[in-house]
Amino acid sequence: RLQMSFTKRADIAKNEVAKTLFKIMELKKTNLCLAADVTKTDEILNLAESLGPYICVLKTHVDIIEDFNDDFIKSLKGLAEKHNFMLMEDRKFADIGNTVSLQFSKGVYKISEWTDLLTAHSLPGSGILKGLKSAMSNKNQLGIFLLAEMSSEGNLLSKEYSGQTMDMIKDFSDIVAGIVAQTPNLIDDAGLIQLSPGCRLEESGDDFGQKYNTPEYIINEKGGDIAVVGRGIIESKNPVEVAKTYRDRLWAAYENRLNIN
Ligand code: UP6
Repeated sequence: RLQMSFTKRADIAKNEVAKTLFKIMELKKTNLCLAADVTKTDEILNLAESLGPYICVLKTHVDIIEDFNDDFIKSLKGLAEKHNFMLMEDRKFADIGNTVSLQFSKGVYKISEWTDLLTAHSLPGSGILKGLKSAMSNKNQLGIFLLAEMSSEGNLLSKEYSGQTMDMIKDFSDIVAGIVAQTPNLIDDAGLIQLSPGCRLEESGDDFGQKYNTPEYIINEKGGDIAVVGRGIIESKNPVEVAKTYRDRLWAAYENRLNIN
């Protein structure tokens, strides 16, 4: 996987959304995912409009938005189409299949109706994937990222847990796009995508145990295919310029990875 181009991996991917995502990355030359962790719809839309050209995925936490409404989703979808990026709702589902099927498709957010990509924990067992699959609005149009590892200090996701998460994916290759992870050797199917959060231009952390590594470290040492950047961009003075820097450094690291060995 690590020395294979995203174009080649698009051919191997069994999940349709992963296939498309690989192609978007190669076309736009970006493996940057923006964590749009702001609480007003117009702030998210402004980020989507100004940073859209430099990202492959815009990641949301819809439950932090204070003025959520259906028009917002329509606008966000429009910007995703205009700038050719995908939407990922980072809901990190973690309940039994029946409950997640309801959380995914009902309530205020009706996530199944608009998101391309979704995160979920493997903790409850494979029923969570069955539940999500049963609630999909369009059967082939969902790419789930299972949490195999986390970026935060002291997290309880052991090596054994990560390995068992990889086993769980095997029977769900139609709906699983990849994993959220921090080490390079979990994925053995090059069609799967590794999303790695915890990225800043300088190695650092926050007050709540988040750990940050540089773009180069994320791609070359941790095996991330896509790096997630939130505060490193959105709290900067010039998000557009800073996003370009992340895009350039992450993409250069990917090209460098292809040439190693
Ligand atoms: N995220 C992590 N670590 C994980 C999984 N997910 O940080 O292991 C998510 C957070 C946040 C983003 O929920 O949305 O990635 C990181 O944001 P930051 O760059 O501002 O720390």
